[in-house]
Amino acid sequence: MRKILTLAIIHKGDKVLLGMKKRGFGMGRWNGFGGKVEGGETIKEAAKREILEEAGITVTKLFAAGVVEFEFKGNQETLEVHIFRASEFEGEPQETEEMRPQWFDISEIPFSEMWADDAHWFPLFLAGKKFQGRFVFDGLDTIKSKELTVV
Ligand code: S76
Repeated sequence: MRKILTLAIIHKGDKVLLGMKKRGFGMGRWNGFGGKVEGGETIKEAAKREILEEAGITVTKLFAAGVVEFEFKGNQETLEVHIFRASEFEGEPQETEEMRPQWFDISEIPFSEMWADDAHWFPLFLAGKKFQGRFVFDGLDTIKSKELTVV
C-alpha cells in the first residue's frame, strides 16, 4: 500500500514558516504543511489546498523540492511524500484547528522538535537542491535506515 502525501515549506529569505501540529499524525512536532492527495486533484493542487487549510495562506508559485518515501517498521504502508517550496503567498499565516504557524530563522530551525528525517533533508532544501530519499523508522523517533541523494 502506498499513500501519496504533500509537504510544503514556505521559505522567504532567512526565514521558514513551520506549523506546530496540534492533532493527528505528528502531533507536537513542528512540520511543513501538507496532507493526503485526494481523488481528482494533482499533487500540486493538493499541496496548495493543504497550505490554505492548515496555514490560511494562498501560495502563488510552488516548486518541487524532493520526494521522500517513509516506512515504519511493522507497517506495510509506504508514505510517498512530495516536498514543495514556496516563497510567494497571499494572506497572513493563521492558526487553524490543525496547525499553529510560526516563522523561524533558518539558523534556529527546531530540529529536536521535528521529525528525525528533517535534520537530513532540510539542509538540502535550504540550499535549493532537489533530492530524493527513503527513510525507514523504528517507532516514531528512530531512523533505522536512510537513503538520500541530490537529483
Ligand atoms: O517532515 C516530515 N513531516 C512528516 O509529516 C513526516 N517528516 C516526516 N517523516 C515521517
